[in-house]
Amino acid sequence: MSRLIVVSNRVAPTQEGRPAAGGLAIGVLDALKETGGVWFGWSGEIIGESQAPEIEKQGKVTYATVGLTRRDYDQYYRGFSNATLWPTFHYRTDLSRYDRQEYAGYLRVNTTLAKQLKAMLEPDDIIWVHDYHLLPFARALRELGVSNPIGFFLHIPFPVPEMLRTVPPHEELVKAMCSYDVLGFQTQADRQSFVDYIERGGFGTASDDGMIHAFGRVLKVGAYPIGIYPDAIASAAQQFADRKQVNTLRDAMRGRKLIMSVDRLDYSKGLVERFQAFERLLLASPNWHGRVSLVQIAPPTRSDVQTYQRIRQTLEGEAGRINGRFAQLDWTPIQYLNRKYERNLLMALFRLSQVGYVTPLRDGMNLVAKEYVASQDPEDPGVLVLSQFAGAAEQLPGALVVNPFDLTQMAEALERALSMPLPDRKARHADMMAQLRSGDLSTWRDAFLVDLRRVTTAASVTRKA
Ligand code: ADQ
Repeated sequence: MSRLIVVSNRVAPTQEGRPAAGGLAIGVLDALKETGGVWFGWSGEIIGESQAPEIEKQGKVTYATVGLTRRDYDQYYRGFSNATLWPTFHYRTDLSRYDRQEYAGYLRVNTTLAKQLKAMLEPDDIIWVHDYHLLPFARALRELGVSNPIGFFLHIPFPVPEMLRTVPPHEELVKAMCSYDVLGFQTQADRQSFVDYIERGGFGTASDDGMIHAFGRVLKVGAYPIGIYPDAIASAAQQFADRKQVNTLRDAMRGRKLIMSVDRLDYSKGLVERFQAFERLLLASPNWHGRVSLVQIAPPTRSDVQTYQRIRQTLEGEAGRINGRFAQLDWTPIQYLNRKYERNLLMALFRLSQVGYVTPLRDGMNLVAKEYVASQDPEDPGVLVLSQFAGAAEQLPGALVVNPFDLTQMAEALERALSMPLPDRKARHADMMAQLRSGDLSTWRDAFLVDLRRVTTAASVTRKA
């Protein structure tokens, strides 16, 4: 079987050959180990001037990482990727800015990375590129004469055409995306937004077999919802149930219900609205005073992007205000923790809680929602309150699905979740576990790679014909 080359903005740091965390890292690493291959991307380091990739071999997997110069980092990563594409693709045009030089830097870094990767490629390799930092990566490779099959998976939402058009070089970006052979999105809705952009703009047509003919190319465009390994998570949650931190929280919660939220600190995750809806619950139902706490774990990310500094300040203000308003000597309504926790420990905390409160304003998928469900005790499961704007809502109908812009509806859902009878909780949990098992992480990866390998087969058939 041909070698797999994975390209992502960050190469997951490894500890003795095991990825530190996250769905992408686990899913991709399994595939790399099977076929052998290369994982190529940014090392996370800022360096003085461009250097050749650093190579580290672990068994069949080669990690090839490069540093970015300060200018590359500012323009490609902090600028166009995270101050233009990320906000717009999450429907926050109010937070998005466009700077021509940053865009030029974004294209330049894509080209530099493509050149560095090209030197490592073999003729039979198949290439799988990840996420919004690398939309034009295939075009850069094609310009260098690379004709291997190249697939792309977008982890974040793909916006509707009107929204996308607010990014000035939208047409160039979509055209560049058509240099891939397979384009993967998280949901059918995201896939449809891409098709709509192509068709309504008169750039091409979609056919019933999932192919798109556009800009003189034919490519497969599909929805491949990313999953987790639910049974592995269930047993991790169980095994970690006796850890010190879990016992501390269990003791602190005695006689109280626990609502758990875990996110990266990001404005797309709807944390302000979440705090305010919890406040509404406390206002509407004084019987919950002293009897329920919200634990929000949110480690800061991208703290050198200004919008992230602002959301952090707003949240600290909101948590303080709500606690000041309702707290009692022996009860803090919101425990707001700005730090990372070990993954398995988080799963045990999920298992301890009665409600998983996952309400992003937009999210490609949201793995926390899936992890929350998988962590539960099937005999006494907690209830998931989930935003309709998370990709995961397409697959978790057993959740209480809410509109995160409707604070009253969210407060009502919390009330309902906190009071839900056991048979209803069990039925919803069993239903969602079945969904998680049938669409797990290997389903996601294999479905994408089958389509990408089909391109190889089709190409070789064409060559022979
Ligand atoms: P993210 O925006 O990072 O991912 P998410 O899918 O929720 O969002 O993944 C976060 C991961 O980090 C989860 O596995 C979670 O357990 C872990 N995590 C979160 N907070 C943590 C903490 N405090 N300590 C330790 N671990 C923590 C992007 C997209 C998503 C998409 C994923 C995967 O934005 O929509 O689901 O990629 O495709």
